[in-house]
Amino acid sequence: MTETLSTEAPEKKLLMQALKGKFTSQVPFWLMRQAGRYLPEYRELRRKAGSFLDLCFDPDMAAEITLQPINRFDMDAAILFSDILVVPYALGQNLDFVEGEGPRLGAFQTIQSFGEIDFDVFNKKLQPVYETINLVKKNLAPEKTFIGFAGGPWTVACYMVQGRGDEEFINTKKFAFSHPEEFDHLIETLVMATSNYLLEQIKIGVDAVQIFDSWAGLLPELYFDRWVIKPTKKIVNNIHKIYPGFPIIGFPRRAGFLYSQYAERSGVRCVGLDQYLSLGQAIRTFGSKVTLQGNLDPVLLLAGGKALEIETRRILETAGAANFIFNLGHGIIKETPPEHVFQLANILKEYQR
Ligand code: 1CP
Repeated sequence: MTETLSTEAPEKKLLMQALKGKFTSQVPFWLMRQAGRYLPEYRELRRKAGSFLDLCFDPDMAAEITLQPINRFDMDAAILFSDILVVPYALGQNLDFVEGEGPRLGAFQTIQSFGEIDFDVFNKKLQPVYETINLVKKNLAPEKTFIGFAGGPWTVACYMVQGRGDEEFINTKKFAFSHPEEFDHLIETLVMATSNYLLEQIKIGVDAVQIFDSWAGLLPELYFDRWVIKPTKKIVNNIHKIYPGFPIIGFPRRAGFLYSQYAERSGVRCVGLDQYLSLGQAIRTFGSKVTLQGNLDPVLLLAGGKALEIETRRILETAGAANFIFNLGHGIIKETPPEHVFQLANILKEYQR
C-alpha cells in the first residue's frame, strides 16, 4: 500500500490537489448547478428532450450538458448532470418534474416497502446515469476533476415524504418526529441505496463525490446528529471500505453552528459552506481539519458588477492560505446572465495567492 502511494503520479488536477489537502496558488472553482437553465445551450437541449427526467436519462444529452459549462467558462470541475431524486425513482417511487413547478413524487408507500432493496433493479434503472459518466470520462480534459453526487439521506427523505419541494418540510418533520423508528428505517434504506449508487459512480470513474444535504439546516441538534451526521458517516465508511481515502464533499446547507460538528464527525474530506456562514470563523474552527468550499451568495452572481467583484475578492482574501475551493453557497439562480459567470471566472483565474 505504501509502495503504491509513493509511486503515485503527481496530481495534475488542480481541484483534486485542494481536495487532498494540498496548497494551490490558484484557487480552484466550480459552481453548484453550473449546468442548467441559465445557459441557452442547456435550454435548447431541454426543449428537444421533452421532460427533465428524459434529459437525465439520455446519456448523450446528459453528457453534453455536463460539459457545457466547462466549454464556456473553463471551471476546474465538471459535475455529473442528473438529479438527487433519481434515487427515490430507482427505489420505485413515482417521479415527475412539472413544468414551472418542480418535482412531484408519487404517494409515499409504507416505509416497509422500501426495506428490501433489489439492487439489480435499482442499478438497472440508474444504468443511463452510469452510461453518462462513461461518456463524460471520455471527453473531459485530464486536468479537470469529475464530480459525481447524490442527495444526503435526510434531504432525499424530505422529498420522499413531502412529495414535493418546500421551504420548511413540516409534513416530513412531523412524520419523522412522531415515528422516529420508522423514519430511521427509511434513512437506513437511503444510506444503503446511496452508498451503492455512489460506489457505482466511483467504479466507473468519477474523481470525487458530493453529498447534497440541502435541507440539513431544518433539523434541531439531536436529530441533526441522528439523520444528517450519522447517516453521512455510514456512507463515508461504506465508500472508504472499498476506496480508502476517496475524496467526499459534504454540503449540510444552513446548518449554522452545527457545521463544526458535521466537519468533525461526518468523515467527509471537504465541507461545502452556504452563504450564511462566516468564512473566517469556519476557517478558524474547522478549516484545519477539512478543505472548505463555497460561500458566495448566488444573488451576488445574479447581480454581477462591482458587488460581485468586491465579495469575490473578500472571499479570496479571507480564505488566505487555507485549503479552499471557490463555489457558491447554493445553486446558480436561473436568471443569472452567463456574462456574470465570465466575470467571476476571470477574477478567479487571475488571482494568485
Ligand atoms: O426544468 C429543468 O430544467 C429542471 C431544473 C433542474 C436542474 C437543472 C432540476 C430539477 N435539477 C437539475 C439538475 C441538478 N440538480 C443538478 C445537476 C448538476 C449541477 O449542475 O449542479 C444537481 C447537482 C441537482 C441537485 C438537486 N436537485 C438538489 C440539491 C442541490 C440544491 O439545489 O439544493 C435538490 C434539492 C434537487 C431537487 C430538485 N430538482 C429540480 C429542482 C427544481 C429541485 C428543487 C425542488 C425544490 O426544492 O423546490
